[in-house]
Amino acid sequence: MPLRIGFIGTGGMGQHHIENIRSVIPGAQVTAVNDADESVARAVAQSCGARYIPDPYDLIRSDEVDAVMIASWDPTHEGFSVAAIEEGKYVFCEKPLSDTPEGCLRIMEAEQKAGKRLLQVGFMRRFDADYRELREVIARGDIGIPLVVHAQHRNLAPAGGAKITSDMSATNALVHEFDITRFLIGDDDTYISAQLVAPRSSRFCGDDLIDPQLVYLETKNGVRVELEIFWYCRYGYDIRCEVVGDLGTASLPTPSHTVVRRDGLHASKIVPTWQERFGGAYVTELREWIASVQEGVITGPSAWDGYVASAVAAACRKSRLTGQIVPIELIDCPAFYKKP
Ligand code: ISE
Repeated sequence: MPLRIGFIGTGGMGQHHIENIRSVIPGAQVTAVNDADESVARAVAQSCGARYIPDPYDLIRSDEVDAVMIASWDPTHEGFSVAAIEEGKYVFCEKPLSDTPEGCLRIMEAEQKAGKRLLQVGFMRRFDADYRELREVIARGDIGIPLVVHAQHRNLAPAGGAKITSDMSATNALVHEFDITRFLIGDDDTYISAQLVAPRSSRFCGDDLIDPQLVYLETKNGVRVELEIFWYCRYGYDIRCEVVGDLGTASLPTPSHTVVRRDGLHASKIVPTWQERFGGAYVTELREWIASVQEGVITGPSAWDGYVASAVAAACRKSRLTGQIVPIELIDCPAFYKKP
């Protein structure tokens, strides 16, 4: 029997997941959809043969829904996740799990009360083949002990012309770096401080956004992490990462494309969107999630991982407002979330 998925949020990301479920992921079907924009939700429902349910909480309670996927507006993630968990349903929530660490803690509380892991966060980079290989290289000890991580996260421009605030650089985009860095250097190594530094802003980002931003993190084990987020880089979607160890360095490869030499240039394409760059990761992420729901054992990124990322984002905000290096004080990881 296929897993029946109810979908909340049928914008760009939601549609991408729904299309993957429809076309390349066996074992699941979208049975119900909801979105704040009724006309978009109705059109998506019709295209995938699902029912449009006007109230998201009715969708969560529906008998036609075994598991809930959330890809709605970031500030709504907490409420929908808690409601799905309280209904005893498996839930896949896009990042960020919540805009605030307090919101993540409330989700963790609900999940612990439910007695077993029900939630997975959409940190899809953990399913990307290049990041997985980079992690293996580090875990094997090929570059020795990790000392420094350098990473850049550049968007051509915000997707669909979305309005971006300076806080979203950390809460919406850099959360990926906060999470994937732990995946690379060891999930047990959490962060102890954050500093956000704003250089002069691009002429193209508007007056309300500081862009780019630089973030410096320090981990419990003394690793230094140096990050750049740039929403309006204007040349492509460019994600880079290099880990420096005491024996050598390891870098994420640049996706390869045909090289053209012409008119004194040596050029190849840079992908424009994250859907293209991480297309394979989104498919693997859903395949593995659906298999784990069917087995009843969720192993993907947890609410704890979502909490760590949100706590770092909150410290970045404070650092931006105060100009200080901000200590990050996390709660102790509950045994419930410790990885075996
Ligand atoms: C977007 O929401 C994503 O999740 C993308 O992976 C990220 O690169 C982009 O910056 C975010 O806005």
